[in-house]
Amino acid sequence: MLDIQKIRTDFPVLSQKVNGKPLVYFDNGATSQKPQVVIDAISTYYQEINANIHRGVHTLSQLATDAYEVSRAKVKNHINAQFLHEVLFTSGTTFGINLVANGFASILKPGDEVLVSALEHHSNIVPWQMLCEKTGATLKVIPMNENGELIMEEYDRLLSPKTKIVAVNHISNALGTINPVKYMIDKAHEVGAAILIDGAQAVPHLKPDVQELDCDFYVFSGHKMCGPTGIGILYGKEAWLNKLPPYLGGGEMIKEVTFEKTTYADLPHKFEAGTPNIAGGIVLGTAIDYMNEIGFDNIQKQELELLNYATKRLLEIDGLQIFGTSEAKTSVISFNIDGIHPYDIGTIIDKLGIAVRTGHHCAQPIMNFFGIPGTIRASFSFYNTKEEIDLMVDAVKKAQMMLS
Ligand code: 7TS
Repeated sequence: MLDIQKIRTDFPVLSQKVNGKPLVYFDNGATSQKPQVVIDAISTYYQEINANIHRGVHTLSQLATDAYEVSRAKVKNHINAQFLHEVLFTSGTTFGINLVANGFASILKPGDEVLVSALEHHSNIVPWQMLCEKTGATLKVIPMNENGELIMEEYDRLLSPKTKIVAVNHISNALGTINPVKYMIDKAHEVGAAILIDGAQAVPHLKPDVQELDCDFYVFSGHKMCGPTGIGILYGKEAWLNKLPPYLGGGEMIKEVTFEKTTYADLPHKFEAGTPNIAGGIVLGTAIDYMNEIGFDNIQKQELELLNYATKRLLEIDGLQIFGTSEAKTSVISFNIDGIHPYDIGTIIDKLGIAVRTGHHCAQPIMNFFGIPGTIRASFSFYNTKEEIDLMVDAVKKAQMMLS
């Protein structure tokens, strides 16, 4: 079993008081907190080897380049990509999805179809809508049921030779549903469609194996898995990355430039124009090392216990309804209380030191499905405790009394 109290000392922010109360941080779905090793690695980079990468012959530039490429290799091993050049650094999930959607503009024709799911974050909806507007392709939506699960019979029915790409999240940010992505990937391939998996909410909880999944693209952000903001990964199969055009033009993504014609660099540089977030790239490797030291089996065990305990405790509250009741679920609980706006609960419990997210969670179609303006979302990480859940339950009860 993990020694949670010891792990908590790795995270300086967790020992803070907020509004005079000990911080209870349950907004891990938005971004995770950072362990001291990650915070230190950012300083060390700037103190010791700060230089631009892939361009200088001087020692610092080489050290920075080496550290950046070592980190790429860590990511490759972590997600089990076949080739190093299939791992692209991006600024985050949103950027990765936009890069792929933009690339498909050169492939799609009017009459083609793009499939997204009813469970998507806006960043896995809007880029595909923009793509469809540009190309005349049609956006289709895989529906969900009342438990917040995608309906696989409907997915099977929607897939056809017209489907060119499917975009679905591995885990829903608003409800916590774990989607049957392996099934969905295999089915997409049966009709010749590509498939992108939005792993933003999965990577804090599990270690994706992109070769076993056989997905064409897998995107995620570093900041939800103990890493810094402004860094993320787009994994793409070599054949697809060779087929897609570059997203940004500029320095470092070229082989040769003349005013008549430019030829592009090989992967991964073709998609990495400009000076990247060098510190972020290096420190993402530190964050991945940290999480692997804790161990994803341990993380899952701890988070499942928190999920079960919080579900049981919250359901003690009269008039409380949980949205997202799939059997396959990660440590996210979205809930509302009869007759009370989620924002009001969030504001009161913040005064008691409890950080949750309230609102539509950038997933308005999910809120529309349930006919609600939003929810209160508590999202737990391995460093959270049952005692913190008790504090939240007490705070929610207090807010309910004040508001009804
Ligand atoms: N996809 C999913 C499933 C997400 O949960 C998020 C962020 C994104 C994409 C976008 O990631 P970004 O790093 O590019 O911004 N989700 C949330 C959330 O649930 N609360 O705040 C951000």
